[in-house]
Order: sequence, then structure tokens, then C-alpha cells
Amino acid sequence: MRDVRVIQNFIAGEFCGPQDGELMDNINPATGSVLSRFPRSKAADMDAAVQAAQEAMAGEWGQWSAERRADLLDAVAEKITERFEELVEIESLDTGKPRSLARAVDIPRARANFRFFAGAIRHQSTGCHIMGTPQDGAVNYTLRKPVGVAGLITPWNLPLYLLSWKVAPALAMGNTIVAKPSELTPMSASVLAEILDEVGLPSGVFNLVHGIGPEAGQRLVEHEDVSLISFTGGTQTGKRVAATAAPLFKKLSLELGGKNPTIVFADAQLDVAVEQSLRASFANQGQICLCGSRILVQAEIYDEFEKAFVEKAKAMAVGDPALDTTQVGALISQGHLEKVESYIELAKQEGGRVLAGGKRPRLEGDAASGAFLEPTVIGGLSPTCRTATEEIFGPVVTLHKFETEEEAIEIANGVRYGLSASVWTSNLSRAHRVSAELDTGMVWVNTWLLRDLRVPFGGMKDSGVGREGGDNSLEFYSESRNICIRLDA
Ligand code: TXE
Repeated sequence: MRDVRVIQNFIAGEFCGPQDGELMDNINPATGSVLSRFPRSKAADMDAAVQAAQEAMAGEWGQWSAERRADLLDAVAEKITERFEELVEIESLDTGKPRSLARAVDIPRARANFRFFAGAIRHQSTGCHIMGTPQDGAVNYTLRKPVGVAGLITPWNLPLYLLSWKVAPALAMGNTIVAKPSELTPMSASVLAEILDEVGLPSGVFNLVHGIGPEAGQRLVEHEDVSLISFTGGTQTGKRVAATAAPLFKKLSLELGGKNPTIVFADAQLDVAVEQSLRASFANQGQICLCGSRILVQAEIYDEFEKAFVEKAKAMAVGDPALDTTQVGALISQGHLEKVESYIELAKQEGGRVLAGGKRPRLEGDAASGAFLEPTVIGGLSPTCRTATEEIFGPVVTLHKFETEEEAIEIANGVRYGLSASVWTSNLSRAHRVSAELDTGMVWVNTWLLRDLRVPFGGMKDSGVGREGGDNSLEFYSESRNICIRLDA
């Protein structure tokens, strides 16, 4: 076997192996070969990281001003710029996503998260409430304190992007961190640990522990000295995390799955709606919690939409993530590919017609053993069947016809998920009306995945609990305390 890189944990300012020495293989999903090896950490490693984070909380870090923390976050952003191409390559190798996507989205947005939260704490204001009169009254003001040790658990679809979405606000508010990245994509988190070390973060403020969910992840959630858990991942895992964390009264944010509707009305600008719903369907191989995996199209334009959409889906370039021309890369693993394929089989049993894709593409060279799937479009299904209501999390979308606005809303809301939706219409009143009726945390109108970092981000129903983003993150990663002072005292 050729030499592969060995990744380490980062605990108390030191890069180190797991205490029992056990390593696991990290597979490149686009080739099936071993990309690196990483620690299969156990409870003892996690306990050491939590202890380091607790000690750091009591050390000099606790004395850092918000301005100093903001400068540090800006320095992290600078380092991401310096190591930009290296991070692009690592993220693409680790996930199978097109390198062009990592270059356009993952790494720039990870950097933007550090810059944004640097600005956010420089400019944050907290509440102040005056009661009564200066002679007979009181002033209440809100003081935000760090929560303590933050446990951050992240998935494999947008590894650095989602980790930075948690690390930046957690540091901004003065917490210490133990991060547990996905065992499928450990690499960019290790680069982030190097960067945080280089910019002078005190030892123990950021700790990184690799390993699998039921071992390292579970220990982090159940550790009584971890005061906060921010988890992004699957809904079933989220349930477990909630069941473990709730009796310990931890602050908890859960960003879980989605089965997001794309609703196209007959008055939409058709070419733009087709183009953007294609992006919403297949970006990152459909492995973004915000992907629009159910496309509801009004009857008058259904045939025209289907024809254009299917043609474009068939024309997408699938293959080697390193090529600039590639639009659809590999799925995260062979196991995940098989799960996604099982839904295509289920769709056929449920009466669906595969209008595009449905198969593994024939690829040459290393990519021949990769976890690739053609962009798949399925028509003819009931909107209430399993394929149309369960999260598939791959390059598979279902098309459905609707007649009226009421019917579209009913179908859209008829799933257990409630993360996001996109609505395509040129009727402004309808845009407002429908957006208000949708049971989702986020609605995009005539756009998709247009992110403003100040807005609340999170889901309803089985898509999660809590909101992050902008002031919501500053609030979540801190304890808001009220101080009440009598004015005439
Ligand atoms: O995610 P898991 P999986 C959805 C998607 C996918 C499904 C399962 O539908 O098919 O979830 O994916 C850690 N205690 N999403 O199994 O298990 C784990 O190590 C603590 C949507 O890969 O949820 C990893 O770091 N942690 C999603 C993280 O949880 C545990 C993105 C997420 O892995 C744990 C990914 C435990 N008991 C998948 N068990 C999104 N919302 O974007 C696992 N983990």
C-alpha cells in the first residue's frame, strides 16, 4: 500500500494519536482508494479533550476582549485565503464533490463565516430596558456570558463550511470547543486545527477529536461538563442526540434533514425556474439539507417544464471531481450510493417512471470504482408515497403536478420535514401568501440557497430545533443574563 497521510486529534494544543492507537481508513469516494488514516477515538480521548476545554475556559482565554477575539477570527480567514487551493483539493478528495464547487462554495463560505462573526461581535448590541422614571425606576440590561464547553458535531456533506458555521460564533462568544467531525470526512477539520494553532488561539480552546458517532460522538453528547451541543446530521441521529442531551439540560441546536419542495407556478419565468431547480436538485450530488428534492409544477406548464428539466438533467456532466467540466461528482460512500439506489427501486415499485438517470454512469480509470450516480428524475408518483416524502439525500428528484395554490401548499406541507422551500412565481401577492403558509424555517422566492448570514437558519418539525445565524448564533453560543439596577438607589 502506498503511504497515506495520518491525521491526528488536536487536544490541549497538541496534535496526538488516540490513546489506544486505533486508526481507521478514510476512503476517497470518487476512486474507492484510501486517502488517509485517522483516529478511532474512544471515551478516554473525548474526556481528555473536554478536560482541556474546561481548563482553557478558566485560563487566559476567559480574559480576552471581544475585539481581540474578532481579530483572531479575521486572522483565521486570512489563513484560509493563504491555504485556499489546498483546502479546495482536500475537501473535494474527501467528499467526492466537484473541485469547482469546493472552490466556489465550501471554502469561500467557510472563510466568510469567520469574517462575518468577527464583524458580528465587533458590532453586537444587547438589550436594555428602562422602567419607570429616573426618580423611581430601574434599568435592565442584558449581559452575554460564554456558555462553557461547546460540543460541535458536524456531517460529511459540507465539512469545513458547516464546522466553521459553529466554530466561528462559538469562539466569537468566548466559549471553548470540542469538535467531532464526520468519520467520512475528517481532513479539512484537521487543517482548521492547524490554522487555529498558527493564529495563536490559547491551548485547549479548540480541541478536535476524530472517531465514529456511537463512540466519540456519543461520549461528547453525554459528557456532563459539555454545556452546549450543536449538531448537524440525520434526523434519526438527531433524535438520539436530543434524548441524551435533554436530561442533562444542555443548550441544544439540531439541524437535521429536509424534503424540501420547489414550487413552480404557471406564471414563473420558466427558463430561470428550470435552471435553478436543476441546481437545487443536484448541487453537491443532492447532498445538501436545503436541496429541493420534490418539484411541484402547476398543471398548465407541467409538460413544458418536465421536458426542459429532463433534457438538462440528462446533459449534466458526471465524473472526475478534479475536472472543471464536472457538474456532478461522487456520492459520499458506496454505502450511501446503495441507499440512494434503493430509493430508485422503491420509486419503481411505487409506480414511478424514471425520466432521466437512475443508473451508475460508465466511467474510465480510477473513477470506475467511485460512488457515482447519474442525476435522476422520477415522474408519475403520488406526492404522499415514501419516495416523495422520505429524505433520500442524493441526486434524485421527483416531479409532481398540481392544479391550485391550495393544493401546492397541502403537498408541500404534507411531509414530516420542514427545513426550506423555494417558490417560483411572478405574482408578488402569491409569493407572500404562499410563503406565509409553508411550514418551513426558510422560504426562497425566485431564488435558491441565497444566503445572508444575518438571517435565522433552522428547521421546523423533524428538520430540527433552534435557530443559528447572525444574532441567533450569538444568542445560542452565550448565556443571556439580565442585570436590573434601581435608578434612585
Ligand atoms: O449522518 P449522521 P449519516 C441525513 C441524510 C443521510 C442521513 C444519515 O439523509 O442519508 O442523514 O447520514 C455523528 N452521538 N443527513 O448517518 O449519523 C457522526 O459521527 C453523537 C443530513 O452519515 O447523522 C457525524 O459526525 N454523534 C445532514 C454526525 O453525527 C453521532 C447531513 C452526522 O452523522 C452519533 C448528513 C451519536 N450517537 C446526513 N451518531 C444535514 N442535515 O445536512 C452519529 N454521530
